[in-house]
Amino acid sequence: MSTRSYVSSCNIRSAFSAAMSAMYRTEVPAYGTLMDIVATVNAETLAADPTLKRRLQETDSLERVSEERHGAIRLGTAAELVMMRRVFAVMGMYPVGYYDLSEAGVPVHSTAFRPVGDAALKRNPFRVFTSLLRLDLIADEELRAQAEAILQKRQIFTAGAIELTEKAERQGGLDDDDARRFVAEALETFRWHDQANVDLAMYKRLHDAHRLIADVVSFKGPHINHLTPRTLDIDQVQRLMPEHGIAPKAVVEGPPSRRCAILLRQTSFKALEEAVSFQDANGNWQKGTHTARFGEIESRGIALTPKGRALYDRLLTDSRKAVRPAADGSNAAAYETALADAFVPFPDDWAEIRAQGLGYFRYWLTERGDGAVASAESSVDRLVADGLVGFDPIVYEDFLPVSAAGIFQSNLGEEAAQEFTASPNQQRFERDLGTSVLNEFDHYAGIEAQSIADCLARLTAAEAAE
Ligand code: OOG
Ligand code: NI
Repeated sequence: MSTRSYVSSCNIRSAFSAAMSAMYRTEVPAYGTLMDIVATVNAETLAADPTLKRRLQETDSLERVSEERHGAIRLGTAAELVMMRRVFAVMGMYPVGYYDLSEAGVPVHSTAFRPVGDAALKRNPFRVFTSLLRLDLIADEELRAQAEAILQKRQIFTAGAIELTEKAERQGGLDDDDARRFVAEALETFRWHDQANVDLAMYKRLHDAHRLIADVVSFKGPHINHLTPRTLDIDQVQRLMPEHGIAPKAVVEGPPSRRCAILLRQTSFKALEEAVSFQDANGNWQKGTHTARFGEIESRGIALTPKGRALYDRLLTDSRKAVRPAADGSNAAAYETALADAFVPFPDDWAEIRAQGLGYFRYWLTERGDGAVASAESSVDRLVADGLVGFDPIVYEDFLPVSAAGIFQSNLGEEAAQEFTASPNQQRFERDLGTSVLNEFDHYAGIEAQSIADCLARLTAAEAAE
């Protein structure tokens, strides 16, 4: 009898991300164009920077450099969120971080389902930014009740996806055949539906309450609303988009362009107006349009400590006090200058970022440290000063609420800007999710601490062996 072997969750995630990419390219041709620009710019950047190319080769990530890093969906109910969590768990994706977007005028709160830990991230870092609609922020009580009733009736998962998720949970994994079926079934949840779930009048009412409410409530499923490959030169792709007939959002979100990249920079092309139809009470279909789907690119830098993040948040706020980026791009250049000026106080040197405790680093034994001896009490600063250990920035794997709000807003249009009272409610979100989210700072601190412990273990093992 042969022992059953299960496909690793990393492989299922990779297959899923590839299937999603293929589906989205067919559904949204402009996304295919964006992918082509990204591939070209990445190839040019690598040709001009052999050191970067070597580093990517060494870390085994060269081949996958232009692949998708994340996507996003918006869910309607707690039950959908719970099932989504179980589906993502089969792919080795777990909820990390809590993002409150009510503050930015978007009635959702969110988490990111992502692989956790070095090995899984390296294998395939694909994540899904997942938002839950907050009907509690809608003032019109009647509309709220109607929206709830509509959402209660839909089933966004196929019977096959549910059955295979339960099977994976029961037996601790899926074999080859099941994994293939699981990917195909799970993909269905993310597909676009051009026939709405509601009639045109209801769509309009939902849309008037907030465009995002219409996007979540009016359809059979939470269509993937964007995918995001990694680019090695985000400013260049932003410049090139118009030449290829794609309208980029006004500015790149996040920190300015720097030598030492921090956190996350991202930009997108604006969501497209797509044909959809609505069925009236007599069963006749009426033509209409809906605007939701777009394409995005990202480029990541070092994960910041709470101290570094507080500095980042303060400088970003300063820059936006100086110039608030307009949606039409009319002050984009002024915003870029204000952003660069505001960030002058943030050191642009790895050693300085480390010395000031602003970022998380992974430590490793240098050639000199290899076989050297140190006391178990040695501080990491001492080991660095003695040249026994070196350090590399740990990449930020999460999202930024201000940036996410900017991405949402660029697709909602100015008329949708709306005031909600900021009301973060992580407890409520976690209750709906059925578990708590992982704190991203704790996670990075843990990776850093482990790397220091590994260095010390080797330095003191050498002592013990003497
Ligand atoms: C998600 C926007 C957030 C990001 O990259 O910050 C996001 C959405 O529009 O649903 O994906
Ligand atoms: Ni995104």
